[in-house]
Amino acid sequence: MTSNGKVRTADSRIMILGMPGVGKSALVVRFLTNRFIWEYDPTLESTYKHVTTVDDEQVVMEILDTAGQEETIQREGGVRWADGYILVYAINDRSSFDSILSLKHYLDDVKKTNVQCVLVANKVDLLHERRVEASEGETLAQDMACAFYETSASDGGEDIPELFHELHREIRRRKMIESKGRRRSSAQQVRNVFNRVLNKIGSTS
Ligand SMILES: Nc1nc2c(ncn2[C@@H]2O[C@H](COP(=O)(O)OP(=O)(O)O)[C@@H](O)[C@H]2O)c(=O)[nH]1
Ligand SMILES: [Mg+2]
Repeated sequence: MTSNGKVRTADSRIMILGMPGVGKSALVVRFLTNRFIWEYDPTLESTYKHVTTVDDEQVVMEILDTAGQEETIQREGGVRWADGYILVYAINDRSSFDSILSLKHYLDDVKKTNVQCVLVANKVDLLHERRVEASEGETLAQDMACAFYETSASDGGEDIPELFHELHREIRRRKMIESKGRRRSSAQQVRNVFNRVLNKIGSTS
């Protein structure tokens, strides 16, 4: 529901992906409630509808918090459903970082485009356990053409709203470009039909 009581369809659909235990649910819960929950059911996969303000505009986001890693049909359905992706690893878990690039390739394959994403290095409060340098995260994000954030869902997470907002902006930008392209191509189709009709009239007269 929005402030005028109408149910709106989502302006952006965001899917959170990453290896089990990296803190996907913790990030989503922090974004939605500004709280940190230490233990969150690791098998729970949920979609949340969230009304928020981005750049003075009221927007509706739908967020799919995934669980599990297998590339199942169900997962593929989620990938198709989403407009943008938050890819999460934990700075104290090297394997979670190593899995990100193949995940991105999988998303590109399913969506048949270079998908929009934000790369998140979570658990920066565990600095003493760091296994992935910030510079490595930055380089990977550059290679994938997405924004990069190091954050901690447990320690305040001040920049967590910003990373969701940034992905929303990117999604909106691409949607605008795509709809302009569609409008242009349908105007072109009308012109083509018109020209064909004119040619026909010309050739029969
Ligand atoms: N220290 C620390 N622990 C975290 C952070 N985020 C999540 N966790 C913990 O990591 C574990 C897995 O978190 P969860 O959100 O369930 O991960 P998910 O499987 O990716 O959804 C839980 O025990 C959380 O309390 C963080 O920023 N810092
Ligand atoms: Mg979870």
